[in-house]
Amino acid sequence: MKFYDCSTAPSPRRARIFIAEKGLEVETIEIDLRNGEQMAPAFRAINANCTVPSA
Ligand SMILES: N[C@@H](CCC(=O)N[C@@H](CS)C(=O)NCC(=O)O)C(=O)O
Repeated sequence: MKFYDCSTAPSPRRARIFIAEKGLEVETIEIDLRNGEQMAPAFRAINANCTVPSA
């Protein structure tokens, strides 16, 4: 599983807390919301809602 995160955003923080509490190791990919990376076709293919967290 890949976890699509943005370290400054509140919604993916919930997922980060869950992952940490469970002691899981998950490949994390940082999405640059500030520069609109969530709107790029590559990320749209992962989540058509263009939001993080995604997996
Ligand atoms: N319902 C979603 C909402 C996620 C959401 O809105 N995430 C924000 C970051 S906190 C986002 O990706 N925004 C993208 C944007 O503003 O274009 C959830 O709670 O997981």
